[in-house]
Amino acid sequence: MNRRKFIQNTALSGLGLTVGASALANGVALPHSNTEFNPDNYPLVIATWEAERAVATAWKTLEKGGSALDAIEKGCNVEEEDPANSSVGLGGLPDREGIVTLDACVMDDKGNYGSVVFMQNIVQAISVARKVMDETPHVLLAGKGAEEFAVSQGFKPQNLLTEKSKKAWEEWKIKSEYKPIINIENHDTIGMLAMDKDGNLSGGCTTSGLAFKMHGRVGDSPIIGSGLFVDNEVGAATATGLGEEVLKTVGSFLIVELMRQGRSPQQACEDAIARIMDKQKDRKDFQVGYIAVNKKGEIGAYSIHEGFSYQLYQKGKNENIKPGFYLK
Ligand code: SD4
Repeated sequence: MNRRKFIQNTALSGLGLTVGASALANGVALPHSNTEFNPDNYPLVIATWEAERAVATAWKTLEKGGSALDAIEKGCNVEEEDPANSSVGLGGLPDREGIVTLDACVMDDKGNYGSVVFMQNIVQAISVARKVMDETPHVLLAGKGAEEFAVSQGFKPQNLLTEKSKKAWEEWKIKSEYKPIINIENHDTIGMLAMDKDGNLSGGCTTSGLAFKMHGRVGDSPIIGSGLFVDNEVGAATATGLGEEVLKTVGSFLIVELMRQGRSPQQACEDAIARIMDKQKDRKDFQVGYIAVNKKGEIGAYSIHEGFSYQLYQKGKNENIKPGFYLK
């Protein structure tokens, strides 16, 4: 190492700064431990909760040699189109005015990102987010603009409120204190991470957000770094649970940066949950769960409460795994 590079590295570490491999203009890279490939571990796909059909669908694309991004989109569409999933797409529980509003994003191996927030009447929010990424000079479209863009791209508008979700909303109105539900049961948002046969990573996250939220509320799921972050040099992470707490700690970005510094995906998820709980010492009434994967194809997951699980498809195995949790 020449003297200039040595001084630069020493100065950075003296400041406690860690910089990614591509962040330094002159090509000096601080080492991080997660760049080794391990082809035995991929392709793979993981997703929050019990998304068995979604990961099996994503796997079909990966198995045929398809891209991680295509796998993510197809897998997430399964949950969006399923009226039985009350946290995503069609049949998602509405806000407190009885209106279903969707948030979704995708991020690919080149660091591209696309997102829709507070979008109504279009089932495949993840596909619209991908179109934002691929077809516009922007990264995030909201509300009416997102819906109009979707229609211009050929998506068909339809009512997302099913009879079942309408009934749930009507029952909630009668017995609730008219505030959004932030308890630990409100789940099934799908955050999905995939690694293709070449070891390239992509991710997606799609949700109808918290049931009975305030009209206009947007959570973590469609926000880069919070509900999802992918850095193809290091790894990827995604979140589920109370979005406000994930947003305040920029959880998915935090996990990827911790992996960049050498933490395993498991340690990084545990640290990100601890970061939330350090600031919320007196609260036990909400859930957050993270899943993460690094470049070696190693997986981690952790949540605040028991009950969180993730679905894994790797080497033909499709299984649901219950990770550890913070509040014992
Ligand atoms: C949100 N994180 O809108 C989402 C909700 C969620 O399973 O994950 N539900 O805050």
